Amino acid sequence: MWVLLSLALCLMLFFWMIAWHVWGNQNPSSVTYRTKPKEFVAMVEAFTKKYMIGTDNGVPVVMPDPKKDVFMLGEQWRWTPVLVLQKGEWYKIHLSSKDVMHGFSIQPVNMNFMVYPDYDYVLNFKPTEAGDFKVVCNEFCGIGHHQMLGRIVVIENDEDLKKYNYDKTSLTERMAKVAAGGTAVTAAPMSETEMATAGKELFSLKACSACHTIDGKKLVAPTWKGVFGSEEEVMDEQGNYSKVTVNEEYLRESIRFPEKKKVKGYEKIPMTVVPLTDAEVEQLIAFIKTVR
Ligand SMILES: [Cu+2]
Repeated sequence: MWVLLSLALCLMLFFWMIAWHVWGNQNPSSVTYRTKPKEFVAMVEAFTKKYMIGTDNGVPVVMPDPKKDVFMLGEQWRWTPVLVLQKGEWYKIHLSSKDVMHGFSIQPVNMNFMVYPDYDYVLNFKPTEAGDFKVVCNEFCGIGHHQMLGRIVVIENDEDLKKYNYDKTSLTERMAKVAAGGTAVTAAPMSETEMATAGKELFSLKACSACHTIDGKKLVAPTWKGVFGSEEEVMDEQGNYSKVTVNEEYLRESIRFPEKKKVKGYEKIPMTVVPLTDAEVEQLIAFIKTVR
C-alpha cells in the first residue's frame, strides 16, 4: 500500500511540474544551442554594427527590427549593447556570456535567466510595457559584479526616443541605402569622442585603473597622463634599451603584448593581459590620447 501511495505521489508531482510551468507564471522557457564565446562575440558585434544608433555611457545603443534576432552579451562587468525595443513586438533574444556565469535579471519586472559561456539561450520575447528597464547581474561574477548594469529601453513610437536622448537618423539613413539596393549595412562608425568615452568606461570596467592613473600619480605602472606622443625609454625582451615614441602602434602592441617593450622603471612588474576585442583596444587608445 505504501509503495502504491508513494508511486501515486510521484506521478502527481510529476504532472504538477508540467502544470506549474503552464499556469504558474514562470519565466518563459528557452531553446539552447552550443556556441563559443568568440563566435557569440562576433555575432554581437555584427548585430551592433548593423543596428547601432549611438552610444550611452560608452556602451553602444542598438535599435533592432522587430521579429529579428537580438543579441545581448554578459561580460565582466557589463551587459552590451543597450537595446531599444518596440512595445508589443516579438523579438528573438540571444543571451550568452563572454567569460564566466552571469545572471540576467530584468528589473523591475524581475524576469531571471542564467547566462553561461558556451551556451546561446534563445528567448522569444515580447515587451508588453514601455519604459526604462535595467538588467542587473544576480550571479556573483567577480569584484566588479555590483556595477554590472545593462539597459533595455522599450518605446511605443519613435517620439519616445527623445526622452532618452537617442536619435535613429543614422540608422534610418543606412537602412534606406540598403533598401535602395546599396551594399550591406556598414558600421555606424563611432566618432572619436564616442570612442574615447567608451575607452574611459573600459578604463574602470577592465580594472586598468588598478595600476594606471589618469592624473599623473605614480602607481605600479606608468600613468596615462600625457603619455600619448611622449618619448619613453623601453626595454625589449632581450634586455636592450631603446627609445620609442608612444603612438597608436606602440600602445596597440603594449596592450596585447606588454612584455615586448617595457617602460624604464617598470621592467620588473608584469602587466596583466586583459582579454579585449580589437574594437576595445582602439577605444582605450582613443581614451589614452585624451588624457593630457
Ligand atoms: Cu555578472
